[in-house]
Amino acid sequence: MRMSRYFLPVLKETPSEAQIVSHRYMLRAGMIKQASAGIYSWLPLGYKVLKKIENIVHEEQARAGHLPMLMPTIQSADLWRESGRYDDYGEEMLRIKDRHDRDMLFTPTAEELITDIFRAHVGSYKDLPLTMYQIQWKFRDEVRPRFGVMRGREFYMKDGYNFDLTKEDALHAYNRHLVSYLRTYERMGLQAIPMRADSGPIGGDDTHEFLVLADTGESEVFYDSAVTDLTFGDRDIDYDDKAQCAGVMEEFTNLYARTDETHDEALFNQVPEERRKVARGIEVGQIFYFGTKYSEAMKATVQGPDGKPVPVHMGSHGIGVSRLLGAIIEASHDDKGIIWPEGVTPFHVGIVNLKQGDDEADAACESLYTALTALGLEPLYDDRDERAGGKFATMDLIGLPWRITVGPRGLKNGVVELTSRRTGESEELSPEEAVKKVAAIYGTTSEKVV
Ligand code: 5CA
Repeated sequence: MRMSRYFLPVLKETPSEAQIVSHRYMLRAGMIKQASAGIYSWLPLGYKVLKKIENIVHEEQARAGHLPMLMPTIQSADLWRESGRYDDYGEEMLRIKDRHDRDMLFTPTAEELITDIFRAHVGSYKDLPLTMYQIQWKFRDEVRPRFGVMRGREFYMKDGYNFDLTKEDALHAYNRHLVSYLRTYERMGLQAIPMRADSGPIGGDDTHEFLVLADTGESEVFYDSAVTDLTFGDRDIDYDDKAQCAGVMEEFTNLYARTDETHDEALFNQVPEERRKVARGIEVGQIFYFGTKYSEAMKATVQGPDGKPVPVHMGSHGIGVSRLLGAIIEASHDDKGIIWPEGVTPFHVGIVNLKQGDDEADAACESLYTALTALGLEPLYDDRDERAGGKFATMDLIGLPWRITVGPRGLKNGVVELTSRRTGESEELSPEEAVKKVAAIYGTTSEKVV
């Protein structure tokens, strides 16, 4: 992409309505624009990151064997009356009437609709286990929408649902989701710690939230600092292997880590004092096991091995896809702007031409652009006729992790400059070496799933 052809409405001023850094930078970098309270348009740069995050979620769901599908955002109230949640959900649910005066709603989550699909088509235990998920817009009429995409009213969420014959099988699905979520967040450059939480309107006893530690987080969290030493890394996991998934679950949840909803002072005090931490966190996902809550209410049964109908055991599993943009920025920025982790960056590398219109500099930039593109990388070339300072400020603000700077002086010596956004360190390299280095960085840090 060439900056001269891109739509990047960068703001010079800090918008006064934005209280936290991620919201400020998303507005200033021209990623989003508020349409009304808690509802945003996703401008090209923001949309690109949203899609990158979505793509990682899809790849990791595929790895775990979960099936993608899509359900409508507008649903009939009837199913929600069956489960009893039409009344329970209260004011957070956006209720709509169609022209025939029928009660409709904008879906805040989709346990009812998926259960209805299941009961219509699945009749035997032989068709289990089954896990389907979607990435779809949700609406919750939050009392206090705030912090930009962090607490929106309309937001983009991955919601997955498992159907199993027994509690034991459903708990395997729960563990499998935990494992796949750990991988998902790490690929986005995040440490998201599973913490025992409260299930709220979804229901059930077993639930963990995934929290990214950040001072601006909305949840208060209590944890043993040893949990922050755990990393999932590039483990080879067989998602069908119950013992292996249970082992990961045990490893990542046996140390104390809870949100304020389930915090237990007596248990916490058993953690060595120097490891007891109280902090804040951003909830980027949550997994639930709620057994037969919906299947009993909605008569979603299968014929068991003995021929008798049994209600299926279920859970649901969510990732805050749009919220993740805010969480990643909260975790990775400096006073000049965003610092995207390589896994989610909107463009792999920026090219800054210090002297637009200089034949040699222009030609060198063009050939870098062509070479990077040929390798499957996406460069963003700032080809505008602007001061170098302005170009650097824009690149720093939008946070591409790597920048190649091209100027007549360097070219005389046959070099360009490759700069890391994270460390600020630069090195002079020939253009060919710079391309090779950028390719190597992405070759090893971004995983390609075929
Ligand atoms: N049905 C379950 C699992 S699919 C469910 O709805 N879970 S949830 O309520 O925890 O939502 C899943 C994730 O969506 C949360 O962990 C959070 O990251 C994100 N989320 C929830 N509410 C909002 C909101 N108002 N704005 C942005 N993201 C949100």
